[in-house]
Amino acid sequence: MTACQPFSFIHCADLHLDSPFEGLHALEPQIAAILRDATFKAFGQVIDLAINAKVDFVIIAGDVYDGADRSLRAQLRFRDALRRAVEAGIECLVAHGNHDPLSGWEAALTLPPGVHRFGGQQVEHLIVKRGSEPLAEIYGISYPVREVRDNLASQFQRQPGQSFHIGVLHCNVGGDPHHDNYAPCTLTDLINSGMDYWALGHIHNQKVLRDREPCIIYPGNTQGRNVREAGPRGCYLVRVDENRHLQTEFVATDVVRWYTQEVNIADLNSIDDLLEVLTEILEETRKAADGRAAILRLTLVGRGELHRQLRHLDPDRDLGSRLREGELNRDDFVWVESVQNRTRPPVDIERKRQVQDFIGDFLRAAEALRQDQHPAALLHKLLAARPEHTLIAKYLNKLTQEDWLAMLGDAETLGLDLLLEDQE
Ligand SMILES: [Mn+2]
Repeated sequence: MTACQPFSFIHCADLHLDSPFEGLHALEPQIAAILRDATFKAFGQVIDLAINAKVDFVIIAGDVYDGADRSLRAQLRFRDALRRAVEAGIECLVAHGNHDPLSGWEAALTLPPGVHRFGGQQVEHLIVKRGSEPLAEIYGISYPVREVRDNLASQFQRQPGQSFHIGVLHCNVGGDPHHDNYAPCTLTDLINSGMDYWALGHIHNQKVLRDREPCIIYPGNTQGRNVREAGPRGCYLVRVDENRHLQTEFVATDVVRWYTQEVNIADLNSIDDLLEVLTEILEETRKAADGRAAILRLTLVGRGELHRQLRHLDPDRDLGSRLREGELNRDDFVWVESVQNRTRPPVDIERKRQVQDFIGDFLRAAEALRQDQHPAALLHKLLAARPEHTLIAKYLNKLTQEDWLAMLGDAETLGLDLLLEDQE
């Protein structure tokens, strides 16, 4: 194998610029504004990294924008960031995905020279050079429309040539059930293409599917957008040496980081104790976020006496507001998104479930629902018979199986609490 020029590049994906950040429970206008800007700032950090690390090119593997009808603001700011890169001599290669297919609305903005956008008809092939020296051969394709059900990976074929070959694709490898099955393909399809590196996009959690020959990476999104996207988010900095060996490094680019934390109340005796523990968690979160802002969801769990006290208050309103005090005055704020209460009364539910009385019947009915093959469908059916159904129907379809089971647990606990109250 002949030696090649060492080079480096950045691989990012799923920028979701101008994402609306759904589901922020206690929305403070100031927090909303910071979040609204976070996807742009995160991409700004990608470009800063590209410039500081003096990389040769930046790959963006789809879902630049959050919606097909991208905002003009998003388009302009994306172009501004790309311009900063090309002015520093860094080429940018962009593929579009299911959130921002080529069919979506777009203003007639001219992209700066040095930015290449892959078309949607066939896999395009181009060579990135340093001066007249070829560094890498890059193959890519964009989604012409939102729902691409074809296996696009199988259309990638290495061209003859000694340099380093990179495939850029927004796709679902191996049918990940948590993401839409667009451009489905298998790991074997990717390996058989003859690429040296696969710059993938679509899966929002960072994932190295294979570390060499070829290296296959989902970098995850550059900024978490909700509590399901907790933890560090960023991009990959890839260095290729003269023997085509590569070194990959994940670099966080998120400006606001999401956290979730469960707090067991079993050993806590008072609201004071609880507040102390929650405050400690808040400070630990601040430390972990390492200077950036954080959004924290706290979930109270476990069985204990404190459950009865918590029933008399609204944990989110009463505890959450206390924890949020003063946070808006600092840059490294930890904003408590919500305090969710999933605590249970200090009784042996399993034992009560065995007793042949009304409470036992109630608990057995709840358990039968839980153990049903399709608990969500069954609960849905029960609710459909209620007059309130017309009001809530549109929300029910958005619930996941976990949401249904959590609600069933809440209902079981509330029912048990009320029944036990009668006994006491
Ligand atoms: Mn995406």
